[in-house]
Amino acid sequence: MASYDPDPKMKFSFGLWTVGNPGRDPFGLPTREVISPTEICNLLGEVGAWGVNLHDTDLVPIDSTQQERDRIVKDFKKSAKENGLAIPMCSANLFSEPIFKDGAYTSNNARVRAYAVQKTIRAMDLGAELGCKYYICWGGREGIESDATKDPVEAIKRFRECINFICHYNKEQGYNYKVCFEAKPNEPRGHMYFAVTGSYLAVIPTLDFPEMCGVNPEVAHEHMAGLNFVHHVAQAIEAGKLFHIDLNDQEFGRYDQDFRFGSANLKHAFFLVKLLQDHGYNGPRQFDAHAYRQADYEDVEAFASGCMRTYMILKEKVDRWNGDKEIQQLVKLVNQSDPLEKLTKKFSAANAQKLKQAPLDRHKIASERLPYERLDQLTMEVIMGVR
Ligand code: GLT
Ligand code: MN
Ligand code: MN
Repeated sequence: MASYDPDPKMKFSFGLWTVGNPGRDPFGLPTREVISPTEICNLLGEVGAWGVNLHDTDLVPIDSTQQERDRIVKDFKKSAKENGLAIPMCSANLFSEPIFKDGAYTSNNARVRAYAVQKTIRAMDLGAELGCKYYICWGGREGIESDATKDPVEAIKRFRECINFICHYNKEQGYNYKVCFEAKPNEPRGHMYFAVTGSYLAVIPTLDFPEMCGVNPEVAHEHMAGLNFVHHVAQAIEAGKLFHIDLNDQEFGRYDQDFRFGSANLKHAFFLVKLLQDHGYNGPRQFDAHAYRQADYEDVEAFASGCMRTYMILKEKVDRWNGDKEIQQLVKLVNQSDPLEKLTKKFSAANAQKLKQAPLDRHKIASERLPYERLDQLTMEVIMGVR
């Protein structure tokens, strides 16, 4: 029987805001006591996580004095160390404070944009002090309820300007952050800019430092929009831009649920793990999720262990799928090669001429077998644990 204990090589991490989530929702008060960053580190140490992540103000309350800040940072470093936790990722909270009610980098107000950049570079200083290597940009308030309120082209330009500033700062300070953009279609705004991972993949090449920037896709965010998350991640991998990933789960079309990884759509979770494992993804795997509102802290531990355990189990299923003779025969059968491929691999006028003359019988080709029912059933049986 394989061990499903969290493997440090998988770089499983949790944000302070995830296991520390006290169960508040838009309709109800918190159901759990707030716990300190030290207690969170202890909890994560207990369940065997690899890393702990933070927003600036998850750790240092916004109105702290310099002295308080320094003490908090020192204590946090100590707790992380005592629990064997890396601190890989940091971010600035640019969504909770009322000043961000109409956005941060894309706000209509230049003073808000300046404050957002100021808060970001201070968060980068904080993260650098903690040894963070990934800086996440989630534009929680970058969007609109009504397009009467903002010019969407202007919003993109404002966003680019702020990001360029931040990237220059990263370079000038020698922080070496990988800057990762996280898309979301809506919530908390009615409509958010850069709604899907592909939106960021399109904007990155237009930045001053494209090589510094990549994406941090989150399962729930594409699923909220009814999209195939695996395909978005695949596009990021193919572009060399999958720097970081947020794993969780979500029923399609519902509100932002941030469920335990694999708890809602097991088949998609399987193919996501398969994608990450098959393509040698080596960055952190952050579980950006939180426990049900009914959970107490013992159950929050069960939630955190469950996220990692499900990943480890699915990883084993992937090995099983990849090593299954019948499955592999089917994979081979449905992926047909042909010498004709030489013609379409690279364009030349001669190849185009040859292609025009090629005897391609559409009826014959259409009659070739694609036993996808069998392949999918075998896949399901691997996932269901009978194969
Ligand atoms: C917030 C959001 C997440 C982002 C975090 C980083 S904060 O919890 O729902 O998707 O990854 O800012
Ligand atoms: Mn989310
Ligand atoms: Mn996230």
